[in-house]
Amino acid sequence: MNKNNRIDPYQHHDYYLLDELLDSDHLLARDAVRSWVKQEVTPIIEDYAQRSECPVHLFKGLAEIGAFGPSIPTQYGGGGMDEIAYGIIMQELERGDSGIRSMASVQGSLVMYPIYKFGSEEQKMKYVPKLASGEFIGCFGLTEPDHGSNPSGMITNIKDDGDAYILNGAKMWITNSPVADIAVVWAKDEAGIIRGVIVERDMKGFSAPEIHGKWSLRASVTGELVFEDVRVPKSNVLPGVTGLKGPLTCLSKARYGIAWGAIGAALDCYDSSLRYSQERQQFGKPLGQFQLTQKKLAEMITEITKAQLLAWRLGNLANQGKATPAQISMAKRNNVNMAIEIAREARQIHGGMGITGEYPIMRHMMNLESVITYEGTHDIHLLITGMDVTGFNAFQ
Ligand code: TGC
Ligand code: FAD
Repeated sequence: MNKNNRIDPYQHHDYYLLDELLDSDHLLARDAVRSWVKQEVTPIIEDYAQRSECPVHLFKGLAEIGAFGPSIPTQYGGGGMDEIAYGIIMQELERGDSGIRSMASVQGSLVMYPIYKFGSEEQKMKYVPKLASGEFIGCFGLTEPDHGSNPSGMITNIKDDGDAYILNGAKMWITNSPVADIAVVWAKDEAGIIRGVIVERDMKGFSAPEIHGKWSLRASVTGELVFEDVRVPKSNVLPGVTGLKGPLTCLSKARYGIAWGAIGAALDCYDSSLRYSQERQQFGKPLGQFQLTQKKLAEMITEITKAQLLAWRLGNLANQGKATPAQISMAKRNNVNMAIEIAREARQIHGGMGITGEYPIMRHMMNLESVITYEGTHDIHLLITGMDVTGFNAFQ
């Protein structure tokens, strides 16, 4: 473990007293994750990102603070908490780094959740508790080299072979794949129907090469999934869902978490900018005394506050089972875009120092370039809102 002495000066900002809307469980979870991020993430994350290395040792710690499947029932190892608690945990993790939040999003919402939601009782007991404890690392394979925004065109396929299916194809851009013990993979059966299968690391014909050279999410490991006649037992097929709504249901869960998570990255950029503008002097006075700096900071906290309210309301709708996929798309799109705009303004406030690893700004900004693309791009979410309000489907 490569730990240095970086001190995390972050102080939370709650302009509209939103903490008053949280209950004691939310606040406990929030404080526990915040202090874990300060102790375990901030001291090392910049160095891992600079080296383009994933701090895989943090999987265990993430499990211990309950970051994997916070709203999955405790009988399967989840946290048994509500959707607001899940959101707040994602916010605190992404305040540290989007890649750390990604580790938790994928493990909890894209691997544990589909097995919990669509798996047999045997599959749930076999995999979900081990994923919750960090004993297993999981990944989620939907995107293919030629099918990103349009996963329904996927060509990865399974063919019946007695007591097993033979899996062929390839997935691309898969978070955690090189270090994963299992992969939840979406593939078409012989009738062209999308099914979810659980692929285990040591299955013959399965490999997960790492993708190198990313300028974004450098502390998160990303790879491919390659299937060459992989024999997957039929007992590894998720029995509870067919069709694209399987993976899209999981994406709704993860996109919801990102809508909260992005606020964390924005808060970290704002916090650093506020402090810098109070300390850094030019023309004989602090940057914060210039009206142009005040405009930037005032707009940042305004946009953060609006995003917090959107996430909080969405969380309440989710708790009541009323959050629609289109509402989740709106929040994911708005909040990630808000965060990336704030990171860009924060970079300006920090001047030249803003491009260095002394401050978290550039790392957040580069990370957010992935966050605005994965789990549905900025424009795909706009088109989902467009379809929802007009009734016309622009994808067809
Ligand atoms: P469409 O015909 O609209 O829908 C097919 C079926 O799915 C249902 N559905 C949803 N269900 C739950 N949640 C959602 N968000 C849903 N969206 C649609 C829909 O009702 C329908 O059900 P049924 O019963 O009628 O069959 O499908 P389409 O092929 O027209 O696609 C629509 C589109 C473009 C919106 C969809 O393909 C899409 O969202 N594309 C974006 C792809 C994407 O988000 N990929 C993400 C890959 S995973 C990832 O990025 C992980 S990053 C992890 C990390 O590191 O954090
Ligand atoms: P494309 O679909 O080729 O899109 C390119 C551009 O065209 C985008 O701007 C898009 O908005 C635009 N576009 C596409 N269609 C339309 C349209 N109809 N109208 C207007 N504009 C359109 N996937 C997984 O399955 N699992 C993972 O764990 C995972 N992790 C990821 C981690 C990282 C770091 C990254 C970068 C990606 C990850 N992804 C993962 C893949 C991610 O979900 C896709 O990159 C994303 O869905 C976009 O697909 P694409 O990159 O193929 O872009």
